[in-house]
Amino acid sequence: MNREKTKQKTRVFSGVQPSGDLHIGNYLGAIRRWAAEQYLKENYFCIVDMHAITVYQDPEVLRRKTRDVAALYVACGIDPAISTIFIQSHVPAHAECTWILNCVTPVGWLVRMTQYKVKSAVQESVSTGLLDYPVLQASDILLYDADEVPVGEDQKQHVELTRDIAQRFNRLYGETFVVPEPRLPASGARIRAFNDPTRKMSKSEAQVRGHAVRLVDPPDEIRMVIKRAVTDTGREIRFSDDPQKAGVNNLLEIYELLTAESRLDIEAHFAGKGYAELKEEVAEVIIEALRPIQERYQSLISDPAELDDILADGAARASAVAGPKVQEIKARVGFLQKKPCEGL
Ligand code: ATP
Ligand code: LTN
Repeated sequence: MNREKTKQKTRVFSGVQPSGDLHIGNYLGAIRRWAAEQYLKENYFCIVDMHAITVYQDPEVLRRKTRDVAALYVACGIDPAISTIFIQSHVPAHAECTWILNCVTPVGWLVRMTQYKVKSAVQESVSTGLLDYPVLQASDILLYDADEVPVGEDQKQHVELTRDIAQRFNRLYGETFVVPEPRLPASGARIRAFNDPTRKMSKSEAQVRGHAVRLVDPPDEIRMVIKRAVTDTGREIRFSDDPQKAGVNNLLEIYELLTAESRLDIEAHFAGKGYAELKEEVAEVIIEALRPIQERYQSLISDPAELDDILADGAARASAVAGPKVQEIKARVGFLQKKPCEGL
């Protein structure tokens, strides 16, 4: 683990699949925090296109969504001068490392993963890639010797599996990997679907009307989705763990995260008001928060050259870390080093 000697800043790795439209759950649970904390850390933020194809993606749509996610990272405040933004498939070390980690990962660890169980249950045929998804995720994290992985609640189990894989590899082949920590937000780790607050808001369902507010939705669409958000038959506007009040609690959490007001102040502010007023105010707070993001996104999407440069630079910076690391991993498992050949 040669990084220990030279390490200065805490290293952070995280990623989003370009498999649908990003929503405020992705923003509040993950991307916003990455942006807020980036200046104190060394950051790698990946667009995980190889993860996305574990379920079929239309190739043209995948290309478009990959650019969209990259543009939204920047629009949400991730500064490419500070943080490395790159596309997973641009750095071949991720695939190479996955093969090696596959060989130290028992299949039993993978079939137990909640995301695999949920996603495979609704598919006729399940790809090997879907089962192997968490090993690719472990490669993403371990190649960069990341100390921290900021994610929403749903990804905690995958980061814990990454820790298990790292520890097993280290035991078998000697200290090679940093064992990373999952970092969940105190609030906003699980933003719920507006049309069903018993479930988490999901990118793959963001197209279903009323499910989510997408980061690129226009104000009227946002007002409409929040107006129709499922709440309960009561009247009380307060933070609560009661499953009956999950819809109201979800709206309050979003309001809290976007205004940074205290829970006491928020409850006092809404005392005596009805759900319709709560919804109106939440919608306006979301619209205001998304306005600058949408402006920056539009300008990035309309000038492909700027984004291309950011991604080329990101791939080079990521490769400079992941390339030597994968060589170290190959040496650890006993692969013979290739003799440098002139002209190649
Ligand atoms: P999919 O439906 O394709 O699985 P997703 O909406 O779960 O997509 P991911 O790409 O899996 O999105 O996740 C990106 C990041 O956003 C992860 O850190 C994840 O934990 C976080 N995240 C996703 N959904 C939510 C949510 N509802 N609340 C908080 N964080 C979330
Ligand atoms: N599985 C993650 C996306 C992801 C990721 C990562 C997150 C792929 N590789 C590495 C953190 C670190 C998800 O959010 N669905």
